[in-house]
Amino acid sequence: MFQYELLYQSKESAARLGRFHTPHGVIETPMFMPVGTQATVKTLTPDDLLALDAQIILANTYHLYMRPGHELVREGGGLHKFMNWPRPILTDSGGFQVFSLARLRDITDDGVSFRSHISGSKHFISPEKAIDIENALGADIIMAFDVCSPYPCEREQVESAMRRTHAWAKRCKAHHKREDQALFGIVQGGLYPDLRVESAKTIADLDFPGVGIGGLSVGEPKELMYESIETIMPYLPTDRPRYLMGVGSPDALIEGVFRGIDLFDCVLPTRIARNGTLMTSHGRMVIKNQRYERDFTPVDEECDCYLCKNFTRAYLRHLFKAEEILGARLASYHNLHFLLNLMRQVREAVREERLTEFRQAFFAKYGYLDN
Ligand code: PRF
Ligand code: ZN
Repeated sequence: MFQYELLYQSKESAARLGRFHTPHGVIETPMFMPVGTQATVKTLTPDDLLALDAQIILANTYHLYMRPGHELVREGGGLHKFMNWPRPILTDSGGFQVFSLARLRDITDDGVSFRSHISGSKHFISPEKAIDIENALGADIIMAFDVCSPYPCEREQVESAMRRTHAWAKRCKAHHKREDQALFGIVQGGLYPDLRVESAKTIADLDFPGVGIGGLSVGEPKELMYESIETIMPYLPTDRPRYLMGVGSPDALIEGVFRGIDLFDCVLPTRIARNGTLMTSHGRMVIKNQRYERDFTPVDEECDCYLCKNFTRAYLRHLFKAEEILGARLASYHNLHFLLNLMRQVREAVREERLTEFRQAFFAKYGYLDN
């Protein structure tokens, strides 16, 4: 049911082209997944996302468990029906969100106790509970409950988080019952190469239909993230998708694909859109800048999205200055178009064995520094 078809393995890099089959359709890889934390990609309708040709979106177990509750979503027919999204969905397990958002109480081998970031109420999530919640939500791809260590972090702490992640991955696998959902394991191990390798081997041995790479893009220099990906790649199965979690800057997408990554997700395009930052072929544009006051040209002359075909920089700047919500919507639409289109170009470049050339041309124009 969850077959990954490897269509092409590049000779000039570790990049590859594939198709991942799910009950709600096929995902062409490499692919970027827009984030809909609370069962909505902020400001956009499912029709918008279909027009952008988003092939899969992500939702968060932690947020939906807190509000409206996984049982309510189940009652509403599952996430697809509840949010009216017909294509594949992936839910993150809540591991990462509990550590980054909730007021943490206690982590034990059993699970995590914490207080809600909304109401302050007390909760406990174990690997089994996380799977129960993800089973109720009903996404096509669900993630194991893991422990993501921060950066920087002492080796002992990274190692114990990794051991717990491995023990929990086994428990998640044993508890997961729905055959119409693919459970992906998650590799941890921080920036310690031997721990990363051990984690990659352990997760690969558990034979999940896909592998998440967690614990990266948590504040470390990008070069270290790239090295870490290179370190583990030889230990990951070639016949399963590899998902680099929480990474979505244009430069990191290209560098990730180059190193063999198939899936990415990140709030970055939609989050920066809401504060008026646009991703363009020439790098980031902060639309509120004075220089765009009388600029009656499109945001990106190379972009054929709804924003760029119909509106000017001056108008979009006006919307942001006036705090009109259409600004956030148009900017979100454009940024997702930019990333999804970038990935289309990347796939084509891989297919034609010219990713190295594409990467060079992209950076020459976009700039080498991005955050
Ligand atoms: N684990 C999970 N989700 C994540 C991460 C992780 O390590 C990251 C780290 N970049 C983003 N999202 N479960
Ligand atoms: Zn555009």
